[in-house]
Amino acid sequence: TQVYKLKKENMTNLVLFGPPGAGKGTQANFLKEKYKLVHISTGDVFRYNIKNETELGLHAKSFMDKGQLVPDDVTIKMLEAEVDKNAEAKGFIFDGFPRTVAQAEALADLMKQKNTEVSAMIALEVDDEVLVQRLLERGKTSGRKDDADEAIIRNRIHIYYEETAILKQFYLKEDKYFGVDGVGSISDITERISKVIDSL
Ligand code: B4P
Repeated sequence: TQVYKLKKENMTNLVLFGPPGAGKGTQANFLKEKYKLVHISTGDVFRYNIKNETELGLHAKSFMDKGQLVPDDVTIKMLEAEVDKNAEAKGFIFDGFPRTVAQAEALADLMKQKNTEVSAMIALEVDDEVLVQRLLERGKTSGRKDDADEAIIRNRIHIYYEETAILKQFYLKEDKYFGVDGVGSISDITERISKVIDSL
């Protein structure tokens, strides 16, 4: 059918998933080069807006500094704008999005509008205590308020289990969930993820 022909079957759209500090941003930076995908990190876009003191940044900062999620309506609108900026992309790595069911539904709708879909969710699995140590370590130099304080880090992990972890079921139902051990050297983890991507 016409619709079938229009579908961008060669697009690869990855959701990089996992708790705070699991290494989503770290891995996305390698994967975007290797697979020539456009990397969209909602955390990075928020931090860029905070640095430039935009209206969006000022709004997001009040949530991020406390380790809370930025409200869905704001985050979804921003994500859509980032996707629209990259109309020619051969695929995307969504890093840190979706984090709620509403965001996952919005992403499915957006991909459908673009005649494509999410190819896979790749979930980095890391124990909570390792996460806390990694983020405290980064907090020593990153200047990120949400990494500076153990209580805030634990709040972020708590919110992950309350609101985000459920998304595993969302993608499992569609046969798109791939768990990857997120402990080990950064290059070993890139290899593990690459095996999943190459099998898609
Ligand atoms: P994010 O910016 O998404 O960041 P993150 O949770 O810190 O995680 P990431 O997993 O990317 O960690 P990284 O690779 O850097 O979110 C920050 C905030 O933004 C959220 O709390 C929220 O407020 C807001 N936000 C973002 N998206 C949102 C959304 N969709 N909805 C609502 N709010 C949203 O790795 C962490 C550290 O570990 C680094 O120091 C790294 O060097 C180290 N590391 C990585 N891999 C390692 C390895 N293999 N071994 C040892 N250390 C490793």
